[in-house]
Amino acid sequence: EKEPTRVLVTGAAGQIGYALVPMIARGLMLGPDQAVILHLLDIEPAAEALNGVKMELIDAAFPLLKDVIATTDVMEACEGVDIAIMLAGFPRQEGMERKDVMSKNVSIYKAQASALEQQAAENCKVLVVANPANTNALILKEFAPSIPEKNITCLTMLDHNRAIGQIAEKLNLHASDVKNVIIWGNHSSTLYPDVNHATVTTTDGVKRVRELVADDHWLNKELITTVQQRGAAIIKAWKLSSALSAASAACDHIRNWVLGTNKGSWISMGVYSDGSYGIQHGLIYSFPVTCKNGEWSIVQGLKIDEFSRAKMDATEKELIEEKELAYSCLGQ
Ligand code: NAX
Repeated sequence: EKEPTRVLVTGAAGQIGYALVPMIARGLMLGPDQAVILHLLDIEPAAEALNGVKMELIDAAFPLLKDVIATTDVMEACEGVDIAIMLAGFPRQEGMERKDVMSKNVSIYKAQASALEQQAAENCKVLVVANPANTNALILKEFAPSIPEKNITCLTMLDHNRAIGQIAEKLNLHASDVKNVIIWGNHSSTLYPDVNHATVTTTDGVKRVRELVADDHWLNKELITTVQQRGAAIIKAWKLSSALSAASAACDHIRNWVLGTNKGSWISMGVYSDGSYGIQHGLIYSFPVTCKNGEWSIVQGLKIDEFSRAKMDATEKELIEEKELAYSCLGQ
């Protein structure tokens, strides 16, 4: 029997945590034959709620779940973890400046980076979900220099799935028939959902999305805005921010990373830029990637038109500004 995989979930008493931990315990993240041990971290004010989550996990009697460690001690939480899903963050509250929010998150990610660096298993894979996701991941990377930069990523798979969902709805097809959309850049309202390479499987074979959706206005404007603003639309409708779709996307991200992407298809992941597509080296930027043997690689050689170039540059610019802001918070 395979050794259980230790999966850390920070901010586990929160909304996404509540949706995510049962998915992990049911094998949706690492496969139906991989046992798991959950390490759940939250802060002191949420300790009782965190214990409630642990009680429910016990009550669900999941066959794959071998143990649950629920703690408010970050060092204990990080001990021996193979995978770390970072949901913990400081949300923007009314009246707060961008800089204040950044400063809170920078200090959280600095502390958690050093705990991971000291305690995590070798080759631990990290997924940052908490916003600002790309920049939190960048801070984590800076303060955990012994974790290979290839192992530190952030979530844009929710945006990727949102784009697929919109296209499937538009064409009256199923989401599984749509593939190879791309999310470029920052997980924010500047992200760029690119459909130029996306395809759809129909009864007449594989077609390009651009061929099937003749409505350029929808593709070049409405779809992009809908995906960029979807988080806000969910809050308006559900009164809370997306949780089940975010949890599901986190599972998709890790499953593809660990078990590999399907032949001929890619996913979107916020990863360390090596300068591909002219994106500044060292930013955590969302690219199309394929995964094999537990490693991602950026899909190379895609043709980028002028429209895409401008949008990719705009979201890059925002990430450069966020990076500067984060560094100015560190300097204080
Ligand atoms: P919640 O506020 O429900 O949960 C966050 C949890 O983190 C809370 O239980 C809180 O006590 C805990 N926490 C705060 N500081 C901590 C610390 N230093 N150590 C440990 N735990 C700490 O938020 P939720 O709705 O679950 O969202 C989590 C994060 O995901 C937010 O930052 C949110 O903005 C971000 N999102 C990112 C998405 C993405 O696609 N990248 C989409 C969904 C989501 O909006």
